[in-house]
Amino acid sequence: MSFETLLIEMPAKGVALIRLNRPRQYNALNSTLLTELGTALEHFEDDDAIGAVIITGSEKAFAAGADIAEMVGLNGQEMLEMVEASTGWRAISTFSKPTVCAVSGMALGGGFELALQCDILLAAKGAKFALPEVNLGVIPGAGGTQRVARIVGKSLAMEMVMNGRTMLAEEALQRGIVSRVIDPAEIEAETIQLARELAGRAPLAVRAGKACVNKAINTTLEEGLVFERETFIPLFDTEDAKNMMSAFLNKSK
Ligand code: CO8
Repeated sequence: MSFETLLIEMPAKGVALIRLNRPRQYNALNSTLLTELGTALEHFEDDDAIGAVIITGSEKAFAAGADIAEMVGLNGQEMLEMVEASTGWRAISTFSKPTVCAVSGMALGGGFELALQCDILLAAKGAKFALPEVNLGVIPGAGGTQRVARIVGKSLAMEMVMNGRTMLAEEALQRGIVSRVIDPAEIEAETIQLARELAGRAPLAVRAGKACVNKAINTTLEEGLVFERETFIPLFDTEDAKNMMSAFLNKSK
């Protein structure tokens, strides 16, 4: 696969790495990039050899948000049409395999919103997260207001959405936005190692776990517990469960 705005790498068995690649625009997300991201994710969804996907940018920027040059002058209807044609947003929200996002430098606006749609976020020391859309007279439109409020709570979410407040990597760790802050020199290797571990695990169990955690964020405890039970039971009919439990008891791999 070759793209204009993405670089695709296969850094380990079962792992695909998607690198946002518009260096002159700090990886601003234009419609070409978002459509190519959709194509890449649809491909990896269908590729049985791929068990985990990494999304990352450059050392300087994960992504500086939606491409302002593309949005300037659009009316609401035109913006809606552009969003609906950008298959990347839909593809990341429905992707069933684990995604790990490694953020170095800036993750702003739509760039932060893309990172928030990945399953596990890792930040390099010095990474910056913000939703600065208010400075352009708009608000986040790819889930930022909803996801940030659910993770960090009302007061800080309000500061970020209404006042464009920046959060540094260490604070993002404290607040649960990211699960690790890593030395910039190590982040790539550590991300690949994590994705390699995920890709090596029982794929149906990994996907079931992902679906359940996502459900937890979006529903009541009562409904979530029903969903978990419905997702848990069928795993006992998988070969992985039978083989892996027997292997544990036999002390074999
Ligand atoms: N869009 C387009 N171009 C950009 C963007 C962007 N978001 N960010 C940076 N660039 C371009 C600049 O125009 C500049 O281009 P050129 O060299 O041709 O003049 C180049 O990148 C370098 O930028 P700067 O000269 O400004 O570099 P600095 O180091 O001084 O600053 C910053 C870097 C801090 C990243 C600064 O460029 C900046 O503030 N960028 C805008 C950040 C922003 O406001 N992001 C939010 C965008 S709106 C959004 O994301 C809405 C999402 C809605 C998604 C809805 C989908 C469903």
